[in-house]
Amino acid sequence: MRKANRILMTGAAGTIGQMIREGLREMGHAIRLSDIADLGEAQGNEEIVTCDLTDTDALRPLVRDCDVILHFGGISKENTAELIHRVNIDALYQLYEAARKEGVKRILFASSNHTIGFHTRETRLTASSPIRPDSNYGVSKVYGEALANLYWDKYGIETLIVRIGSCFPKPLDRRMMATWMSADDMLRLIGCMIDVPRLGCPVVYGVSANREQWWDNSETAYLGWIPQDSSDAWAGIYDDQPQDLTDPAVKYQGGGFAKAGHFED
Ligand code: NAI
Ligand code: 15L
Repeated sequence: MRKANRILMTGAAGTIGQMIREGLREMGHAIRLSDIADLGEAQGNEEIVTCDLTDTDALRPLVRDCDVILHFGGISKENTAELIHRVNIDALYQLYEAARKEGVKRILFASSNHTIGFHTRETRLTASSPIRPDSNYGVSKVYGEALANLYWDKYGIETLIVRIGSCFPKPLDRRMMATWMSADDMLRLIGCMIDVPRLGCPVVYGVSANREQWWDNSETAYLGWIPQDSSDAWAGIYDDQPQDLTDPAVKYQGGGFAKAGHFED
């Protein structure tokens, strides 16, 4: 593995941050972990920086001396447009500005399947398929993807845009049998993102090698990422959940996010 001088992981106290923290430490890079929430004690090669991403003045010091950012911090579910815009749009812009000014070279942007959540489950998508966001949250991730492209084209900052499916210790419902991504597959993807000589600004769907697949990653084969895990380990456990195709939560890839009035009604 190529040696990154220092990796910053935002959102380190969240679900994904907690799942990959140990594995990241074992990769041997210097790691700066950051969140607004408590991260406990630093261990081994870790350093901890408590930071609110909406505090613009704190962002340059946060990213300073890092050559890679794994950006997992922010609002991870549907919420009011006001909150989503403040954290996932305004603060994201300021984070990219801080990265540009401090010379950060590579960013992993934790995008989401909710950028394409209004495609039906029968539709097979590639990185080039049209966006169809299913929520305020999904729209904020579309903004993030566009911003990443701008900073690549204009400033040469490379971003791996990962449209994560469902990254949890295990699938939590029948839909997640298709969308689930393991922590180890996420760590392998991070390894590929650090190692690949020329990253650019590709979109990859963050999903394990599940039996049911909606997303085709052939456009990003050059990353060398081959998911090893599968939701098959839990085969059958959700077979009794109803599959009513008139229910938007079943019909669309975004599941419950695609229901009318999901948050603000
Ligand atoms: P999470 O909600 O568990 O973690 C997000 C973290 O961001 C939290 O620890 C929270 O304290 C932190 N955060 C929120 N606002 C902040 C602020 N103003 N300043 C600093 N930190 C702040 O989310 P999770 O599941 O770990 O997801 C991580 C990222 O991946 C998110 O951007 C999410 O949108 C994205 N994602 C996650 C998926 C999943 O299945 N877990 C699926 C698709 C995308
Ligand atoms: C996401 O984008 C969310 O962050 C996560 O909590 C799950 O809801 C996931 O998508 C999903 O679609 O399962």
